[in-house]
Amino acid sequence: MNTFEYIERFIEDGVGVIQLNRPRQLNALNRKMIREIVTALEQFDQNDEVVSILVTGKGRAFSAGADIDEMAGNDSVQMELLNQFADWDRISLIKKPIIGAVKGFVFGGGFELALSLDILIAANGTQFSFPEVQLGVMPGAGGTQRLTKIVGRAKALEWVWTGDRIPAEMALRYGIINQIVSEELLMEESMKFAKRLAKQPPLSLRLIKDSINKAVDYSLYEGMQYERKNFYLLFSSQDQKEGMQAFIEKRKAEFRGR
Ligand code: CO8
Repeated sequence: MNTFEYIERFIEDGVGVIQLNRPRQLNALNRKMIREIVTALEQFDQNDEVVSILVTGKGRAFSAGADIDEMAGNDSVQMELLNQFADWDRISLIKKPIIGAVKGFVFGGGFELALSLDILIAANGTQFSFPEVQLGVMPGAGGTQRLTKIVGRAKALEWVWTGDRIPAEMALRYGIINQIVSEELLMEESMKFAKRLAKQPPLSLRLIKDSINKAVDYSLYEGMQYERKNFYLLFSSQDQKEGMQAFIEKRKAEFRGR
């Protein structure tokens, strides 16, 4: 199943797993690697065997950011013509839940990748940072936008201006991540969570993600109208009939994602 150069992937109990696999460069993200990650996400999104997705990194870091060697010589016209962020933008179109299991360095583009996922579980000792300022640039794959929406303007300015490292405990306190576990248990605990989601009704999961994502951009009124349509939509699913019938018959529901 593995035809990629910079990632590995497999499916286990309804969970599609993507492992960044460039550990000697601390999973520095080159353009091909991002394309592979996005392609694998899209393939899992279309695969009925997969209900939730887990993204993690091999080696001692989730990712130390975009590949500096690859972009160092670029000028802005080359950047415009490459249009590399078109690949990044496709991550937000993935409908299934994506869990990030992160450890070590989650820096720059690696932090931006993590912020594009849905639920983050971090190993003890994980550090998050936007160090781009030290390179004479700034985040470019959504970092200033996504971080600010989570932690507010003051902390985002402080962290992105200084490049200071955010320890996992602080990331948890500010709502950047969901949970901290020991490094030895990172995969086990993250898989446990992903497998738990994989047992939930898939259509509910995707419309919950869709609705909650709208809360970030919509007014409360618009968001409530949007939520309502998704709520109504689920009443056309077999899983809604099965879920409610199972409750009435006092048995466990068998969800099929239809
Ligand atoms: N790019 C390329 N190679 C890298 C990167 C990177 N971002 N990070 C680490 N590496 C390589 C190192 O060069 C080294 O390679 P080699 O062994 O061949 O010398 C190897 O990985 C191991 O790294 P270190 O020896 O430096 O390991 P340390 O434990 O001493 O340090 C650090 C770890 C602190 C993480 C350090 O490697 C570091 O500072 N890395 C750079 C971090 C950084 O600046 N990241 C931001 C990059 S810019 C960015 O992400 C912009 C995003 C914009 C959107 C995306 C567009 C594509």
